[in-house]
Amino acid sequence: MPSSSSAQASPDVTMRPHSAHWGVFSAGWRGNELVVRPHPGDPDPNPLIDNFGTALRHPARVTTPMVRRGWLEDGPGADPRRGRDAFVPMPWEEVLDRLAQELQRVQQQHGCEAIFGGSYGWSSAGRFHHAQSQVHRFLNTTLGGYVRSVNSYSAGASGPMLPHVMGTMEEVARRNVTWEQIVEHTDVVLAFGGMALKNSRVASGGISQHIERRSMRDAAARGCRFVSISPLKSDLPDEAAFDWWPAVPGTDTALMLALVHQLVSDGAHDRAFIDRYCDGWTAFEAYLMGHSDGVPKSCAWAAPICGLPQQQLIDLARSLVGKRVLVVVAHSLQRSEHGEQPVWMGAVLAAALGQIGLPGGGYNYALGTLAHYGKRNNAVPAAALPQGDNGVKAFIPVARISDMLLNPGQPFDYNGRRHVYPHIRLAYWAGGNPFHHHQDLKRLAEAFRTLDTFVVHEIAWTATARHADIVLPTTMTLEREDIGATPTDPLMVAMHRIAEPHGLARDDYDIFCDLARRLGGLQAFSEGRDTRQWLAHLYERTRTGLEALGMPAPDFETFWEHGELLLPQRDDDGGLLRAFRNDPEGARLATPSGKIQISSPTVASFGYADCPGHPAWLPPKHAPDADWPLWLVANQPHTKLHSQLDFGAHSQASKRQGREVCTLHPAAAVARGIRQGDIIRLFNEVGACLASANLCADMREDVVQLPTGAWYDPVIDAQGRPMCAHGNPNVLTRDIGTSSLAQGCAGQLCSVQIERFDEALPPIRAYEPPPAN
Ligand SMILES: Nc1nc2c(c(=O)[nH]1)N[C@H]1C(S)=C(S)[C@@H](COP(=O)(O)OP(=O)(O)OC[C@H]3O[C@@H](n4cnc5c(=O)[nH]c(N)nc54)[C@H](O)[C@@H]3O)O[C@H]1N2
Ligand SMILES: Nc1nc2c(c(=O)[nH]1)N[C@H]1C(S)=C(S)[C@@H](COP(=O)(O)OP(=O)(O)OC[C@H]3O[C@@H](n4cnc5c(=O)[nH]c(N)nc54)[C@H](O)[C@@H]3O)O[C@H]1N2
Ligand SMILES: [Mo]
Repeated sequence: MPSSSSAQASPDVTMRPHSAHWGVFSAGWRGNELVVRPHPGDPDPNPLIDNFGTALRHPARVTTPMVRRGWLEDGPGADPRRGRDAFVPMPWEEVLDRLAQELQRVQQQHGCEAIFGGSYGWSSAGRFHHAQSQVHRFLNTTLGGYVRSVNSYSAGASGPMLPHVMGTMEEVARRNVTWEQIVEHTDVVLAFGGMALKNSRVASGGISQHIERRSMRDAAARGCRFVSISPLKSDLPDEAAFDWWPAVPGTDTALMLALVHQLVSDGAHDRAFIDRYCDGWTAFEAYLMGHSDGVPKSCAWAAPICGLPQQQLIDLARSLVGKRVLVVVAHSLQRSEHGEQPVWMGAVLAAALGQIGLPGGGYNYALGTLAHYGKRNNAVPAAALPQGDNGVKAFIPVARISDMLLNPGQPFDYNGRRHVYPHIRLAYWAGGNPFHHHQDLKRLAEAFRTLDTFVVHEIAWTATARHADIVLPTTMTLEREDIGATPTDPLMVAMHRIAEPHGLARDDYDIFCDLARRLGGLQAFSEGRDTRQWLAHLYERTRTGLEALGMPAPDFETFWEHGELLLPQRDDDGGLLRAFRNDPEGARLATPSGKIQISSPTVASFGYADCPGHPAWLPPKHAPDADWPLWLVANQPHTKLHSQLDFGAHSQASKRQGREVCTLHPAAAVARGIRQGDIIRLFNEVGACLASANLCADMREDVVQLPTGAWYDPVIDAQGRPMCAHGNPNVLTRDIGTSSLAQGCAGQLCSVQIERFDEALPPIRAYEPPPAN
């Protein structure tokens, strides 16, 4: 098996450019060894590139098309064997014939409304082979459409919420305060959920320079004070020299309310800003001060909710007055029950401080959670595969997948309207891993068992592939040519092929071409282009953009040979909110009042008890109790992107006894007879999993942390109970929407109990291909 090394490549190794969501790099072969080297311009390269070498030819790769035995023998239909069945290898021609027939059957008998093509997932960085775009384009151009999903697991609550308050997620997160401004101007960064470097290492489409560590160091050196409100100290790097506020998870809205209450009580809130730039303050203030419900949201009120001393909250509020304060709310806060509230309340806190729209001040939702944010935007468009027109109107909020499959024809609420779940017969997934991203995996498996047919394109035998009926092996990024690009990174990368396809794997594009031909839609899908021609065609948008700016615009061949192209960036510092501050009439916000909605008559008119007309403290229904006394933080992993290349060397090196590592406070461990390195069982009424215990004093005592990303490995324990032997926290998380407004994913937090696991350790089977015969 090839191994990898990111050490300096020797001159005899031919290095070729490539890109991943976790960084731009070059790669080449020294004999059988894959050599991977980060881009020389990257000041803080991402170790995730070390997952590549051992992954390329790993036994977990899918090598040949496979069809589930039960589907082959009994035909399409609901089947409890899904996920436990054997697979039968099948030649490409035959499997594509059968799949084309099945797509046609479903379309003719049930219509495109019976096909779910949401296919949520990050897939790979190349913009042409972006699997989700490929599957959408295929279903649109050859069948006429599919049931889609809206929003993301990243920003399920904030995506629909922010436009009610100030602007789109893209405007408020991506085109707002830059790291440059923070280094120069910011006095205080109030980071709810921290700004972990493990997270900003990643950007979909690629990232050429990891500048976050350096920016925090430089800002702190100038005197900027970083405050991290988070259950884990590790959510900010030492370079930020930060104050750590370990608030109880899920209580940020109460904390922010208390800060604003203190400002108002002191008469220190910025009335001039509120009058000029905001709408709906009065209704909110009545709630804040307790006039409307008899409960003043004071620091005394919030202290026991947040688990922080009252005086510290008062002091924090007072320390912000007159300062250039930047309020940051991490994606994680809204990935939980009532996740809309901290997103809205963060904007209200920033408004009360009057700093919105000033350089380095105000509100930048999600800054620091991904490398996309805090950057300038490119002045020319980047490659993106057009997806065609979808003839189907039906959709779901992305995290309602199990609800949809289990409740066809049933109503659901979303953003002020009532919709109906369609009856799905066939689901098509390429480039995502629902058995990574979704909650309550036992329920998800049941949901997929209702389908007639489940089709998955995968590079490896993920649990999603195991639950499919038809599994088509696709190339991984290193095995094909592409263009790496994202609107917030100036480097566009010619991603050269580094390795030959593994086994019989084919590009998603080539698979869809062959299916489209069988369905009579090849021309519409491919427009007669092969991959190289598509890359040249997509590159043209960028080239003409450069030309229009009067800049050097190399032709495709020159770009390809050179391997990269530095794009110009726009000088629109501060984005929408800066423009609004400078000219509130001329640059009105796209809200009903044209101003920041401190309260929203529109949201109030929806009548949702779980998302009222102004930000409010709504206690979670699923907080820790006597049975499940600990908060579980199920956050992003630091050794991989989601579940991708979990079998790679860097990810594997972090496992203990093959299990994912769960971090807990020594006090919680001692109380349960747990020592460093013990295998523990985490459990609640949803499910159970194993993990290896890692003791750490820099966290709350009532919190345990188990990152997402370990591949689901279901087993039955000695008592006959199901569990995941490997440590996938989504066997424990609840499959509930954030609220009726956004219906976002609430997977970040849940409540659990833990105990030492003394039974014989079940082996890890997650990376072994399923039985084939
Ligand atoms: N409990 C809990 N759950 C969470 C979260 C959380 O905080 N807590 N976070 C959520 C968030 S923010 C997100 S974004 C999601 C992420 O969820 P996903 O985006 O679904 O996770 P990935 O592991 O990136 O899945 C991508 C899949 O695409 C495959 N792939 C890669 N390249 C290709 C290709 O070229 N072709 C094909 N066909 N396949 C390819 C990979 O092998 C992988 O299986 O998880 C969510 N789930
Ligand atoms: N290495 C790596 N980086 C990634 C990803 C990855 O998989 N791997 N995924 C990327 C993606 S798709 C996304 S969307 C972003 C996600 O960005 P986030 O969702 O912000 O990332 P998380 O790591 O899930 O959470 C950040 C921290 O928030 C804290 N936290 C959890 N709940 C609460 C709470 O209620 N209150 C407060 N104050 N803090 C809380 C936790 O301690 C956690 O470590 O990360 C991106 N970056
Ligand atoms: Mo995400």
